[in-house]
Amino acid sequence: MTHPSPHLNSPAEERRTVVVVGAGPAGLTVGNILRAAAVDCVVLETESRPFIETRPRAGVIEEWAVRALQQRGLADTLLARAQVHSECEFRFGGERFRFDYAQLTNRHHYVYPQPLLVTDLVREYADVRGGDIRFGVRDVTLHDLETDRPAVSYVDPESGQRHVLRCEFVAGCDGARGVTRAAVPDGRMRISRQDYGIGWLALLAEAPPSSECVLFGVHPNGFAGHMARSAELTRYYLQCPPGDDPENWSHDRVWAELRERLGAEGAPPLTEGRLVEKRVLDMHNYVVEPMVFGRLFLAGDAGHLTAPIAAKGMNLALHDAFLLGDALAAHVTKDDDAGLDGYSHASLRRVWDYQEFSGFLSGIYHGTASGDPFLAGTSLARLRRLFTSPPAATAFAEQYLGSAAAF
Ligand code: RFL
Repeated sequence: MTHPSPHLNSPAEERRTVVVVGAGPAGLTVGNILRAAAVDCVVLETESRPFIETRPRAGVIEEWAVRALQQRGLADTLLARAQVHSECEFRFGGERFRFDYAQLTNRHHYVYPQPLLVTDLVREYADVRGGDIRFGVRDVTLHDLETDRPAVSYVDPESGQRHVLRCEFVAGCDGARGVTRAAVPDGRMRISRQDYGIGWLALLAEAPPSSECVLFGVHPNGFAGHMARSAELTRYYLQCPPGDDPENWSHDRVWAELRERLGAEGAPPLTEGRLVEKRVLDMHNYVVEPMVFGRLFLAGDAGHLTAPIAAKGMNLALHDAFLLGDALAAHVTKDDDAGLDGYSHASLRRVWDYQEFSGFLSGIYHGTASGDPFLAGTSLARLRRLFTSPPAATAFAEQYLGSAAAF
């Protein structure tokens, strides 16, 4: 809930136009757009800079998002270093099926690990554009959100003192477990939730990729995925029971299951390596509507979570950040409120489009292992259709690349 204003006009109170809570892809992109427009802002982050620059997560960035970063001067390093992917491979029934989405759509994916993107965005914001960013802040609290002078307060990690930042707008970019969404009183936003009842064991292997493209294994034992992250690092996923203990998955069990689920005739063997990350993610989604409460604007995972089934979360976070950053800059520099007024609606259009695709893909990935032979039959039919019907393949490719949703 939102708290009443602490120490009104106290000496420790600073003034800023925008306070951005959270330095993930969403918050840092908003911050960079505001700096470029000379809008006075500050970014607050609970973790340290080294921590956020090494936290492993996403890797797939859609082409429209890269172009939008590029237009804002935020993609130079990415464009020099990212891999360009134009196809993926489905493996099922012991066979391999290549899906050339670039040929169908003329568009492709970029693979660039999220920690590298975050590193680029922090450097640009703090070191190049001279932005104010405060790491390690504690007990971030929002105040007076329904007034035109809201505030954000936090405890300084070194002095232990509470600081108050009085502002005009708060950008809530603090991810799925942040505090900004929780500051909204009950009943003022609707939160729609969906739980797939499925877990994924998310793995990072110190091993070069075993294929030049993303692999999806659709197998009666459960889904398996392979995604290159760099020349030395590969992300793998294994479907598992929700809430499973990662300790149930020994090195040998992981590699045996990956070999089984990704096995197919003529497939080269997987290159094994040490597992440097092993955690269970429960596949669930939520969407907050509207994404605005008073002077608080939610962006990224703070406003909507998409299970990583379709690799959409970071792309949605960037989409929000472009909309919100541009809208705040237009309000401050041109007194133009159209972007802020339409922000929630414009964000949610893409959010719902991606949620729908994620659910469709979940059916394909998880149906054969559901234990329900009817579901197994229809999900394999859905998968085969991609390789027998060019219109179905094109429609799928557009959603896979995010090019079907209006931007
Ligand atoms: P983030 O990245 O979580 O950043 C939020 C930041 O806020 C900080 N924070 C706070 N700061 C101040 N005060 C507080 N009270 C705070 N509480 C938290 C946090 O420390 C953090 O630095 O949210 P953002 O910016 O909305 O970005 C969202 C993306 O990170 C997320 O959607 C993706 O990682 C999802 N995702 C993927 N998305 C893709 O588009 N493509 C992919 O290939 C992909 N793969 C993945 C993924 C997510 C995964 N996990 C771990 C859930 C793979 C995995 C395994």
